[in-house]
Order: sequence, then structure tokens, then C-alpha cells
Amino acid sequence: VMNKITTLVFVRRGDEILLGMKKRGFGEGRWNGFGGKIEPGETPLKGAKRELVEESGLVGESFEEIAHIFFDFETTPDTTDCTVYFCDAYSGDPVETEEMRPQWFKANDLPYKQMWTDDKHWLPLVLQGRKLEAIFHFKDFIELGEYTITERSD
Ligand code: 8OG
Repeated sequence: VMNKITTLVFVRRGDEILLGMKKRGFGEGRWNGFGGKIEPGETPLKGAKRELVEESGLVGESFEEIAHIFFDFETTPDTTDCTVYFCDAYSGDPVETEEMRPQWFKANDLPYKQMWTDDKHWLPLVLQGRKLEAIFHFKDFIELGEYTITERSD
């Protein structure tokens, strides 16, 4: 069983959130934050910062860890371990890359129907300022099975 260590960053600007339409690979056709697998020797924070630049063109200057989520799929033995951050300070302007097409959305009107099916269960909570630990079990890449969301006290 392999543990895939990944990161996910939601950049905030006032009441808006930057999402990217994933143009290829895992999660293609869905809006998501920016992130991916960390590289050998990299901390999640460093990986998050690198992926944000690579996929959106933004240089993140402050990252706040808001959730730690495990995703697993009945169809594979692997588990994805994902550390999620808000980034509220950055420089640069979003640019379209080969991987992602960025767009700002109102935080209270995110396109949940075109996002991973678990996101509507936890993203509204972190947007309310809660910090979470969660596990989502997927039956396949679309249908969500059981899940647990716990609020972190720190
Ligand atoms: O490197 P790769 O593109 O495979 O990384 C996968 C990215 O997708 C990584 O940022 C973590 C993220 N991701 C999942 N599952 C889910 C999910 O269910 N919801 C959201 N919002 N992101 C996910 O791997």
C-alpha cells in the first residue's frame, strides 16, 4: 500500500477563491485548488509553494494549514494524504498553464458540481474558519462512500 503525499492550495482574495480547471491527468475536467505530489526531500509546505507557482504562476507568501485529508479508493490500494492550505498573500497574477486554467470564484458560490464530490462536504467548513481532519472513501473516482470529518482544536 502506497501513501501518495500531496498538497492543495486555495488562494484567497477578499471574498474570492482562485480555482484552476484541471486540463489533463488526475482530476481532469474538475475545478480544484493548486497542488500535487511532493517531491523527494520536500516538506508539504515547500511542495505546496512549488506547485502553486508551477500551476498558477503565483508566488505564495503566506500559507495557513487548514486541513489534513486522506482519500482512498476501493479500486486501488493506495491512499492519498493531502495537506490543504489557504494562501492569503502572494505576488504575481494568475496565468493559464498546460495543467490549469485559473479563474476567481465567489467563495460562497463555488462550482461544487464540477469539483471532486467530497469538496462540498468540507470546503464550506474550512471557509467558515474551521480546521479539519478528514477521511473520504471513494467507491470509484466519482462516487463517494463513507467519510469522517473531525474538527481540529489547535
Ligand atoms: O499530482 P496530482 O495531480 O496527481 O495530485 C492530485 C491533486 O489532487 C492534489 O493536489 C490532491 C488533489 N486531490 C486528490 N483528491 C482530491 C479530492 O477529493 N478533492 C480535492 N479538492 N482535491 C483532491 O487527490
